[in-house]
This record gives sequence, C-alpha cells and structure tokens, in this order.
Amino acid sequence: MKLQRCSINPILLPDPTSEWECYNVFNAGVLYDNGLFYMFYRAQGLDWVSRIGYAVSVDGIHWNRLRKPVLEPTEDGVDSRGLEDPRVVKIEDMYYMTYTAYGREFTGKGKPTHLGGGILPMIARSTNLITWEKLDPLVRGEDNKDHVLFPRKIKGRFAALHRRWPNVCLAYSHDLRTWNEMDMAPIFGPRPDNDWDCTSVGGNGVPIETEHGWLMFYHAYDAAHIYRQGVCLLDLEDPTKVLRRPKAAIFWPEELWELRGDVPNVVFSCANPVVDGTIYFFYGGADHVMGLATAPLEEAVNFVLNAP
Ligand code: BMA
Repeated sequence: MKLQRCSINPILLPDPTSEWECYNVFNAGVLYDNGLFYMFYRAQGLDWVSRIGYAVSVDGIHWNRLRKPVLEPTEDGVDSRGLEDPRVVKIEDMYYMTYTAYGREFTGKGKPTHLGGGILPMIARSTNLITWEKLDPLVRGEDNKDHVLFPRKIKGRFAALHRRWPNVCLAYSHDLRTWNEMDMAPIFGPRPDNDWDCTSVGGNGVPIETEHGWLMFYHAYDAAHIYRQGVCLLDLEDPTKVLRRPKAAIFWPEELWELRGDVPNVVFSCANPVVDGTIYFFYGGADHVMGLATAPLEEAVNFVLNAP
C-alpha cells in the first residue's frame, strides 16, 4: 500500500510569534465530526513544556488555529511537566482525549521513559471540544503511554489499547476510571527478527472498524531509532487476537522535514480518521511539524489481508 503525501506538506508549522508554540507542533490527534476536522496538537514553546493546541479545518489541509492551548499542565498534577501525543475519539456523544501525562514523579520500575519524572496514560473528556475535564490515568505505578480508546464499546465495556513496554496491550473499563488489571492482556510486541519493528512498538490513532476486523496502525523503531509505521488487523470482538500483521512497514521518514527536526528520522501518527473512504493519516515529522498522507481505506484493507 502507498500512503500518498499531501503535496503542500507540512500542513502545520510552529508559530515563531507565540511563546507556547514557537518551537514544535506535532503528533496531533484529529477527529472528523459534522463535516469538519478538529486537530489537537502537541505544542512546545519557550519553556519546552508540551501543551495541547486546537485547530479546525474543512479539508484537513488548511487549518485555523485557536491562539491559546485547550489543555495545559496542572500544577502538581500527573501532567505537571507536559501533555503529549493526544488521541481523540467520540463515543456515544462524548469526546475523549487520551494523552501522555508527563509529571515529576516516577512510580515505575526500571529505567524511566522520560528524564527526571514519570509518564502516565491520562484520559480527559469534553462535550464541546474546547473545555476538557481531566479524568484519571488508565494505570498508575508504571511508565505507560500510546493509549487510545476504541470508537465503540466492546461487549458492553469501553476498550483501550495502551503500551505496557514492550507490548501493545488491551484494557477494559465500565466507567473509564477503573481499569481491571485482570483484563489487561498483551496483544503484540516487537518482532526481534524483523528489520523495522524489532525494538519498540506502540499504537497510533483510533482503530478503524471494518467488516474484517479492527484496522490498527502502529509505530515502531529499530536499533537506529528510525520511526516507521505499520498496520495490522485485530479481531472485532476480541482485539487481543491479531488476525494479520504484514511484515513490511508502510511509511517511513523520507522528506527533509521528517529526516531532520527536533528529533531526527521520525514519522509519528496519533490520528487516522476515515472520510468518504479515504484514510487521513496525520503525523508529526521529526517531532517538529505536522504532515498529512492519505490512502483509500480499501487499499489498506487489501494490503493487511493479503501482504506477506
Ligand atoms: C516517542 C514519543 C513521541 C515522539 C517519539 C520520537 O517516545 O515521545 O512523542 O514523537 O518518541 O521522539
């Protein structure tokens, strides 16, 4: 399959006149609802703290942004050092954002993911996409991230992907506040014998429901720390079952702004909404700017079903 880069990439750039978004705008969650694209992007400015910015678009390419963040750190909260990599979904008339909360306290074991603090998988909700209520993290006591909610309940419960290193895992909840440890099952991990996803893997945007299963995009890096993208297919009623996982990557850094930026050699996606049969694959380039690539949904389904 070929994800086609948008000809006017990058589609969102830092704003050099803004204190909070002058350095990097990247790794955005994007929701398509009522004929508009809503983007929630990770922004860094003079203090290097990540905040969540907001922009709206009719075509997914030209964006109008709000000149202040919609979500910021809570002093002494689990996100006191920043909010990273948002994913956004609508479930039964409520909007949810899952984001990586970077705080001062590291409660995990082993080596922390972030310097001098810990990260937790936070959930927030909103009825209007501008004012957000922070709920709780999906788990505590471990560095955990790359969490995203499925767009509908599965067997009566909310379901989420999350990354309990080194595996992409599943979790279930009745109320989005309590996630039963007994239900946290691993789905897949890195493939040590495969060139591009041999070191680390994590889920991307909201999984796409198809008649064959959940189409799930994911990211991975190799020993050289090059971030690439892949796709797999999970069972509709039991997403811990991987039905298909093609060997080849589908997308990797090629453009100068993907090869060079704040962190080199990174394409990182938190959003893959489908509009009129087209997948809009939004991604951060080198942790610095936002890009867009598209592919027909049908092509992605054929690929995941048939590729070796
Ligand atoms: C990951 C996340 C992403 C980032 C990527 C590359 O661990 O922190 O936000 O894009 O690293 O730096």
